Amino acid sequence: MAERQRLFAPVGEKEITRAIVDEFSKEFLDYVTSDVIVVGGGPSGLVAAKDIAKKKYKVLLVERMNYLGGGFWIGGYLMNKVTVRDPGQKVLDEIEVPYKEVSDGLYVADGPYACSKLIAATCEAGVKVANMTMFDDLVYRENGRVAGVVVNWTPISNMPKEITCLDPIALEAKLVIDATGHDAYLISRLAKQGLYNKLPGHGSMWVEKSEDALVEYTGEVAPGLIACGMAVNTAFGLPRMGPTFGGMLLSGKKAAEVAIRRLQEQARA
Ligand code: 48F
Repeated sequence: MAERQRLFAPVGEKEITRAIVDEFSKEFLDYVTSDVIVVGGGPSGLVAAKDIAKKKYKVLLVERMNYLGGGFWIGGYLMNKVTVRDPGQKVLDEIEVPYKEVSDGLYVADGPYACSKLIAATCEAGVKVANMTMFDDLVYRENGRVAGVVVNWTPISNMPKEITCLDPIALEAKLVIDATGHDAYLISRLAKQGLYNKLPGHGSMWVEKSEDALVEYTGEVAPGLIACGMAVNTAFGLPRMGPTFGGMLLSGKKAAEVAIRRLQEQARA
């Protein structure tokens, strides 16, 4: 075969492997301790992580799947239009997602467009992501204060214990946010240890009650642990809201405000 001019730089396998290992290790080592760890990369967790990072805090987002976005790609019943009720569209404005007003106070956007813009805005704010990483447990300090999370690779967590028997590792943070959705994994862990009242689980659908209540109840559920998104509905027995996302977006914003206030208080103490 005749030698042709190369299009790509003359870089081989070993350089590519070194680049991946080197950059991953450096970042992972740096994020062994953060200001805030957000567990769950759905709409509420993404907004919370983005807003906290925009204030120059160090934020790690832990997500068990390979991809971020949670339920925000699809509106409902496998149809990829997402709705928000006023004032949820203000968050769409902020991340420059186009939408249509379909009736007074109800807006529709394309799920893939809205979700990918939110992910991009979160990364641009400086949030680092540990994907394929599964929450396993909490790290505690004196008086039951939450001071980090214990995690493992998602594939390992899903293998039978008799095969793996592989210990997880711990990541420390000044604050942790439970944005794991319907299952509220972090708060459930507290409840199992008797450090939180039994979880009532979320109630049935009632849009007009649930979104207001979700934003109102978003906040610190235990020292060092903030809840946002559907985890709040599960923790407080609030009704669900189904395929509309304004509550999730504004819950993420409120969680960020609470976190920033706590970080400022900690810095003053
Ligand atoms: O479920 P999810 O989108 O939570 P959300 O931000 O939003 C809820 C809405 O999507 C929808 C709704 C709309 O009205 O009710 O359900 O509250 O995203 C939760 C994310 O957390 C990840 C999960 O993969 C998803 O991306 N997650 C859940 N458990 C774990 C986890 C875990 N143990 N470790 C790491 N990530």
